[in-house]
This record gives sequence, structure tokens and C-alpha cells, in this order.
Amino acid sequence: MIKSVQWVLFLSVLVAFAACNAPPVPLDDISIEKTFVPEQCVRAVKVGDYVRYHYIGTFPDGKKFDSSYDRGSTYNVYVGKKQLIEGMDKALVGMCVNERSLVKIPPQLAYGKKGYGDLIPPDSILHFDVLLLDVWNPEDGVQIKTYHTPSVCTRKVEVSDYVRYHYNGTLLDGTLFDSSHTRMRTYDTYVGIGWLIAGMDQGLLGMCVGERRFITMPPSLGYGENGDGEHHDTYLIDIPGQASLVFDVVLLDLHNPRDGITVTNQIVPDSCTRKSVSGDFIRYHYNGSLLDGTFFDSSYSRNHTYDTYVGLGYVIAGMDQGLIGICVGEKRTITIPPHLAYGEEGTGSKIPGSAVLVFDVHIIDFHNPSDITEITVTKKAEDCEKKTKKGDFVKYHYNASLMDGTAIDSTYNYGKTYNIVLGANQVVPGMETGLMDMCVGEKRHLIIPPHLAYGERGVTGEVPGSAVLVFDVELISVEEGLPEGYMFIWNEDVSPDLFSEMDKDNNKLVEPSEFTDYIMRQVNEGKGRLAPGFDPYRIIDNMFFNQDRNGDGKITEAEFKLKADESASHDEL
Ligand SMILES: [Ca+2]
Ligand SMILES: [Ca+2]
Repeated sequence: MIKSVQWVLFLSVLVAFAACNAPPVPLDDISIEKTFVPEQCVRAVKVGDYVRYHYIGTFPDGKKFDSSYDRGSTYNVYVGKKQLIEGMDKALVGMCVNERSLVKIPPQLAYGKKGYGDLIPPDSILHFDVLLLDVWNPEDGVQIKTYHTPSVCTRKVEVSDYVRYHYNGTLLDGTLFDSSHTRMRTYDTYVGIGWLIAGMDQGLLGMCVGERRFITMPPSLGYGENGDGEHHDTYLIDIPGQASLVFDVVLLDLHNPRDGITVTNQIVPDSCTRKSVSGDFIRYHYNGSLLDGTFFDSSYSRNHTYDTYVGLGYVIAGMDQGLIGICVGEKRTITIPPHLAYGEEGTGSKIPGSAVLVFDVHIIDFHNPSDITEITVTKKAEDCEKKTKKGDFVKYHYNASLMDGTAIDSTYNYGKTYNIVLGANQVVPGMETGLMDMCVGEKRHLIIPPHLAYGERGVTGEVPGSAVLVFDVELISVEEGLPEGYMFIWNEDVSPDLFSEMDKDNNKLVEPSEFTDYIMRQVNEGKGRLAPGFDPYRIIDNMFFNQDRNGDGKITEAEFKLKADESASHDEL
């Protein structure tokens, strides 16, 4: 009741005032002149909102009676809850952040007849130059506005995930208070478990890698009534109390500490019969990138496969796992969380701490150190009575390639066979094995591991180090070898007068030319046989050298006999 009485009184006073003083502009309500209107107005102030604003209060004659700027902090207050003079409560409604207005308030909507202490005389018209900086409502939650959505999103941030992101942090009026970009370091943190201010804990949920969003939060979900001055070293400015915060966030990385590796985009060759196991040695190509697509490394750029044992700790744990069960020729994408990669520290300049790594791998070949030559008969010989054995002189054709199909060499290109004596170390061990017990006309597919081929070094320009080789061979002819160790054998009984038959000029000495002529005649007449596949004159020279005990270039009868009594030599007569 008392209140209404006052109201009536007040009105009558106003009428009297207006009549007596006749102000130049009659002012029975507030007047608002907008001096700056921002292009965008995300929200206008409503009754019940909380605002932060700056103001300069003056009398109509320009005399300043108050200023928030002088106090160095905004005026913070609820609107429409009679915490302000009535005129200001009215003037603030509908204002936008960054809007500036000159508000003129008649005394009846300000301090009326009473004035305010020594500061405001009775019946004062007040002018306020108001700049609105912030508005929020106690009902507000986190507001999320996604402005870029990546084309692919296989996973969204969940509670307890660990994320890496960049952000610009601003107040609602756009004032930048902090930026991870200027620090050139992502912000790395767990989400949803209290490591962050509540607004960020909520605002990051559901986000995809590559997504960009604005996260706006009221102070209750930010730094509250007192703001934050503790980060003075890192923040550009202190965050004032009761400030709304806007974070412009781009998510770069996402994983959960419970994650294992994931294998995707598998392309498995139809011909796969063998899958890698722990202990295998693998040669593969890869492109490595971070989860946001930032490239960090490629074996292709080095033009060299990455070669390693798998499952034995030679590579990061995630790769050790991701390369198991894989086929030669297979392609797959292996996504590795940091705890199975380079951890919180990262490595080098390109892999940041806590980074998830994505490897697109292509397996060129693999083998196990225990592998032997793998022989597959692709065409059987029509009749196969004699099989190749050590010492045989064989002629064969081959096509050689790597496991990925890269051609190395082919005898078909030269139009002539490759000829070797089996067991004489004229080819790599794997090829010796691959040509054994084979019949003329037979074709074989050979897979030869590097330890039975060209080893870790390979052949410059032709065979990469540690490469598995593929040979398709065709046996064209076989000349049977001599018994093991022999370079010459008699086909029939040896003449008892061997020495004198050799000593053509009968001077009791066998000269090299007599020796060579004699042996060659025996061979030509079919009485004796030299080991096939070798230079006959070199064999004969060796035989002579063996008989010529004292090395004087002639063989005496004594030397001849002495040698014949020994059984150790294989080149004897
Ligand atoms: Ca002689
Ligand atoms: Ca001699």
C-alpha cells in the first residue's frame, strides 16, 4: 500500500517538474540513440539475462558523474530484476553484444526527486553511453555451432577420449584471450572427465576429426564469477568474472587409451595362400599421416621399401600388430593410437605427442628366416626317367621377378639357355635346390627367400636387399655329370701301358702337349669322359699339374706311378 502511495506522489511531482522547468526536449520515457550496431546480433538482451557492459554516465551538460572504464571493469548485472534504475533496465533490453547506445533517462526512471547522495542531484536527467559486451542467461547451457563438417567421420568424441585440438578463445565481444595457434601447439587433453572447464568437457563431445565448431558457454560452465587470472603467462588477457566464453575449435586427433589398432581398407589378393606371422621379415611401402590427414612420412618418397622383422619389437607396437596376418600384395590402413606408437612425447618434428598415426601399407614381400625354396611343378615332363642331380650339366630357361611382379631378368630375352653344373655354386643356393630332381621338359615355379638368394645386400640395380625372388624355370637339357668329386673318368678299363702310350716321342717324359692330346683323344673316342660344363683344357691342365709332382713341367714314369698309388686325388688317371 505504501508503495502505491509513493507512485502517485511521484507522478504528480513529475507533472509539476515538467510544467515548471520546461526542458528543451520533453522526456517522459528513455530515449535511445544507437551509435554503433554490429553486423550480426546473435542474441538480444532479454529480461532475466545477465549482462556485462561498459558505460559513461553524464549529465545533459556533459559533466561525467560515473564511468565503468574508470573502475577498470565492466558493470555486471541481471536485467529487468530491479537491480538497476528503471530506465537502464529498460534500455538494455534488446541490445546486442558490441552495440553502443546513448541512453537518456528521465529522473522518474532514474533517481527521481531524491537523487543519489552527493553524486546525483534531485530530478536529474542522466545520459549513459553504453557498450554491451556480454549477455547470458542462467538457463543457458553450452551452445554448439558446427561450421565445418568433414566428409568422412568414422568416430565422434566420447567421454574419456583423449583429443588434440586447436582453438581460439574469445570473449563474447570477440576479444581474443587465448589461442593454441599462436603457441603453435595443440591443446591435448582427456574429454568429459573434469580435465577441462565444464563447457569444453561438454562442447567437445560428439565432434569428428576435422570438424570445426564454435562452443559458447556461460560463465557457470567457464571460469565463473571470478574469471581466470591464473594463466597470466599463457593467456593474452585475464578472463573477467561472469564472462561468456567462445571457443573456435578444430579437432585434429582423437583416441581412447583403451584403443587397440584398427585395420581398414583391406585389399587382399585372391592368390593369397600365406599370411605373415611373428618373426617374419617384411618389405613394405607406406604412407604415414596424422588423423587429420597431415602427411609425415613415406617410403615411396625414399624410393625404398621399409624392411623389418615383425612381432619382435623392431617397429612401434601398433605396426608390429598391424603387419601380422597380412598377405604379400595386400594393402591395408593401420590406425595406431599413441600408446602403441610414439606416446605422449611424439618423435621428430612431424609426429606430435599423443598423436594417432595412420599408415597406408602395401606389402611387397615377406619371408621367414627358416624358409626354404618353395617348389611348385607347373608342368610335368612327358617321360621322366632321369632326374637332375649334383654334377649334372643343365641348360634351362628362366623368368625372374620379384614378388610384386617386377621383372628382373629372362633368358627368353636373350634367346639362349642359362647353363650350369648343378652343385658347383654357379647359381644361388635356392636355385640349385630348385633345379634338383628335375626332368627335361619340366617347368617349375620357384620362390626363393633372400638368405638362399642375394641376401640383405641384393644386387645393385636389379635385386633389392632382402628380396624374395620368383623364378619360373624350364629344364631344356641335361648332360649327366661325373660321380661326385671326379673331373675325368674312364668309360672302359685303363690301358696298362698308359705312360708309354702318352709318351709319343718316347723320351720317357710326358710333356703337356702329349698329355692333352692323349686325354682329348680318349674323350673323342668315347673311352673317357670329362666333367660336363667345364673348360676341358682347364681340367686337363689341372690333371697334368697333379701328376707333375715336382712341377718341372714334365711327368716322369716315377711321378706317374707315385700319383697313381694315391687314392685321395680325384683327377687321377
Ligand atoms: Ca715325351
Ligand atoms: Ca716332373
